[in-house]
Amino acid sequence: MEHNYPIKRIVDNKGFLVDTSFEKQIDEQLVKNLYYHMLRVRTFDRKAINLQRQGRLGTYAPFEGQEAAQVGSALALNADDWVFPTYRDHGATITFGKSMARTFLYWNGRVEGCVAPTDRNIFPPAVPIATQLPHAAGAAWAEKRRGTQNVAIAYFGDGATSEGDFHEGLNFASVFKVPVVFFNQNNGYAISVPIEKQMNSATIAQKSVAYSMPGYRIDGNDCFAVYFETKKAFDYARCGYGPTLIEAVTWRKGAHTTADDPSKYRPEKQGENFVDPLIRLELFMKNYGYWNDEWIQATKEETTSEVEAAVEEMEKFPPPNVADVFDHVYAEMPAQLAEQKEAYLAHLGRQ
Ligand SMILES: Cc1ncc(C[n+]2csc(CCOP(=O)(O)OP(=O)(O)O)c2C)c(N)n1
Ligand SMILES: [Mg+2]
Repeated sequence: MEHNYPIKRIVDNKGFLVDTSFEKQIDEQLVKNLYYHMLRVRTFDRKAINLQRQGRLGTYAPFEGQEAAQVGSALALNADDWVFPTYRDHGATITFGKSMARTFLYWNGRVEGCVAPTDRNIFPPAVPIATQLPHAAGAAWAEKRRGTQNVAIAYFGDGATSEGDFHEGLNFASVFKVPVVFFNQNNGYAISVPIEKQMNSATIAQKSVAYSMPGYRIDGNDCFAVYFETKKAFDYARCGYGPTLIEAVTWRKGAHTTADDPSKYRPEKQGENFVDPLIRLELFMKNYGYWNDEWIQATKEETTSEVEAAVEEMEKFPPPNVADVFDHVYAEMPAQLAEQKEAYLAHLGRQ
């Protein structure tokens, strides 16, 4: 079955165009935009790990290695579209317009970290695996009923395809022919479980056949393949043709979360074939005359200071109100909970 879904690639590991039909569509603006956003979110991601190690952030799920998949797809969206991310998709949500400071707050357990800017439709990250797929199908159905051209994208991992919600989401979307793109990032692992131990299909893309929707398997570390294929799927959805399933084959370079140690379950040499998506874009830029030392240096400085400013903003945020934990559970607080709240506040008062 794998041969039915060959991996689509526009730029190879050495940064050379292998599909020249895209040559005219790749211009300086697109190249710079992709590089800028990939560097920006990588800087965010690395900073988040450092903050966690310093005790300034809670447990964090890094996405290094998956920047092309996340940035390429997010840049293909329109401002009024819908994004349904997981806990690992901050590269996509920040690119689409979510604030970095709010994203840091999320990882400090703050509900304020789930709030999207008023001009962007971004759901809070789904931690329960695959629950966001039916939500995305539902949002797309609403847009269809309203007669707009807006689409939804659901991000999810390889492990999520084993959940009932994956199938329910795809089935619903297919039956109602709604404008949604199911964007899978196949990073080969669901925490410590390798893909071959949790599914018996050769590819994730082929699962589209069961729901009569187009399925594409793309090189998720090739930002151009991601950008153009996702854009094509969005256009298809906007024209009223319905959903698409995209499998972006990628690699999580780091740990599942900062609480995980992948050396315990991943063979040392595995992942060697994946060329870092930023390095691949750098090679492309050098090969085709887009590289400009001054611009790169300025972009590095700009993204670093933006991330530093976001850390400052996150740390200046007023401390949480502990009473919130009790106050937002019931419309009318039961006596037992009121008692617990009082006892806890009294306990804090005594500290
Ligand atoms: C319903 C549910 N079951 C189990 C978990 C525990 N869990 C957290 S992340 C994860 C692995 C998910 O793997 P994948 O979908 O491939 O996404 P990745 O973490 O690789 O991005 C699991 C099983 C969960 N969060 N939700
Ligand atoms: Mg995975």
